[in-house]
Amino acid sequence: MELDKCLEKLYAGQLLPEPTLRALCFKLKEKLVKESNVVHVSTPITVVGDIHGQFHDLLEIFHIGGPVPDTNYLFLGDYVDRGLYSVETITLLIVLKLRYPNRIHLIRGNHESRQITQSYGFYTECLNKYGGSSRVWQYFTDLFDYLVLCCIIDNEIFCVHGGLSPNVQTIDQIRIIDRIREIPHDGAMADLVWSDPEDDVTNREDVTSVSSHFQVSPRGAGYTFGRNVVDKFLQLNGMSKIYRAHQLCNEGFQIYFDGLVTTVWSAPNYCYRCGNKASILEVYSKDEFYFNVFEEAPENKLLNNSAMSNGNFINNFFNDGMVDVFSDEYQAASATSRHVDYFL
Ligand SMILES: [Mn+2]
Repeated sequence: MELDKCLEKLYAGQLLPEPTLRALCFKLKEKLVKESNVVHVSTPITVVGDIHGQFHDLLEIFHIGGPVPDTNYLFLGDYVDRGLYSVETITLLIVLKLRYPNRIHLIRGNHESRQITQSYGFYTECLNKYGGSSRVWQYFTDLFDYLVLCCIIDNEIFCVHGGLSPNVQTIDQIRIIDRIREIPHDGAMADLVWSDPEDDVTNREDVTSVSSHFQVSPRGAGYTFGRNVVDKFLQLNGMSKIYRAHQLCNEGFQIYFDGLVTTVWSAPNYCYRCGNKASILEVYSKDEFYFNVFEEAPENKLLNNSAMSNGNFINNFFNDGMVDVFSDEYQAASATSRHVDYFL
């Protein structure tokens, strides 16, 4: 099927046939295998945070930020899980990447993983939308292994899904990671997609504050890192700041350490119930940028009403990121909840 024909269907909210999806995933793998772990991109570019299957909000992003290929986009990962339209979301992004490879860049998030998608909705959604077979989920998750880990804008802004790692001092160390695999539980690759900055404002009187350094993350994977870690990384690598996603922000974005780290969050009213705003970050240069803040698409409200009246499935699938997903308790609980049939 022609890519433009696929795009037409996808923008209309239709699913593509399984053989087409298989071919698209295969084709994109062939392209991504040639990419470095760290891809260089240039301004102007619009940075997008977590989407989590909120397809109508993705369409809203293209509405307010400009369509591809008129606007260049850098997506920071977490395309799937939690929302009801992960399949439509990731399919559209795959086809856009194939059709306009230099206009859109897709970084891997911690949800672009076999293990995580089996617990947070994407696996079940693939089964429900493709006749009970897990083949489509396998095509997608095999493709996820090829997504790049980081991008650098204009040689000075480091972009990643989660954050820094005690195992990564230089960007060259990221370049030599063998990335084409499932996201491991620990190590540099896991930390890049799982870690979070931690503001040490409350500990300012204590110069040796622990939050200035790497700490074990309450998420059960990755680390939290403070300002000292960021200062060192930026200086050593000649970077001026870090853009990342991965954490819900009520206002759609959050600025840490006087602007050295910025979180961009692009899923408004997360899980159709958090009431938060979302943003996309339009970057013109290191010092010129604009947070384009938006609220949920009207379709989500309709969805919310009908979904809530049908068994309150959202509560089953809403789980804040601060939970140890690798714990035995979590694995046992998710093994039962993943069979909940939440499509109506
Ligand atoms: Mn994430």
